[in-house]
Amino acid sequence: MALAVIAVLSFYGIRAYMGSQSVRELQGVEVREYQGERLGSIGDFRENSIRGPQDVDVDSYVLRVTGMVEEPRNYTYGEVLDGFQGYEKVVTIDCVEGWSVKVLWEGVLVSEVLDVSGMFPSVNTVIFHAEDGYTTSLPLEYIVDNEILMAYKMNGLVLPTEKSFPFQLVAESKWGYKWIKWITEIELSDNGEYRGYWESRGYSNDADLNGSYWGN
Ligand SMILES: Nc1nc2c(c(=O)[nH]1)N[C@H]1C(S)=C(S)[C@@H](COP(=O)(O)O)O[C@H]1N2
Ligand SMILES: [Mo]
Repeated sequence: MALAVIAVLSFYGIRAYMGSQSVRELQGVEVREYQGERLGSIGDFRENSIRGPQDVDVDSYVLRVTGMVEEPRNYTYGEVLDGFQGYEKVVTIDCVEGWSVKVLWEGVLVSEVLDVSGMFPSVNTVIFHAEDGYTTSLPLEYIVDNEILMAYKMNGLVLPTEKSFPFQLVAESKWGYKWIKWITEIELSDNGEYRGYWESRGYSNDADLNGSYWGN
């Protein structure tokens, strides 16, 4: 109880005190256990991105919400973090290459970002674009029903620049190629047939972890 009060007080206290100053996070220590669960490490990932690590500049970064929306929006990195509620979830990422890592993710709900822009009723597909030209898509229903996060932290640390900064999709129960990194744009579409980078090269568009990742 006392702890909670202190946490709330210090949260508001610091916010009020800092005023318009932006808060700079200093590098901390990676969280390796959460509610009794052993987590994997940032170091457990293998780098297999289509164009290698990307270096996104936080000052010029813009997240765009485009396509079939009433109000297309542009957000700076700070606007995403300050403008939306943060959520935590422990989710394992599985790559088709045969490795997996369990991570504590912290991020914003994609559906809450979309709600601001107001989607056309015919939207059924969410297409994500990234800094390296990578793309992937997921059904709108999947994003909403599963409370899918766009993460800005893993194991308590800001996503490392070359790994996935500023945002990585936490596409739980889907193969790793749906977990797009370095997200720059979220496009709303009514094209249920859309296929992203790996999906248009033979990988399953459904990408369900329980199913095959090849074909359909
Ligand atoms: N922008 C971008 N995102 C990407 C990829 C990529 O090449 N570019 N590769 C995907 C694949 S195949 C996997 S398995 C995961 C790996 O995520 P990680 O680097 O966090 O382990 O990223 C996915 N997201
Ligand atoms: Mo992958």
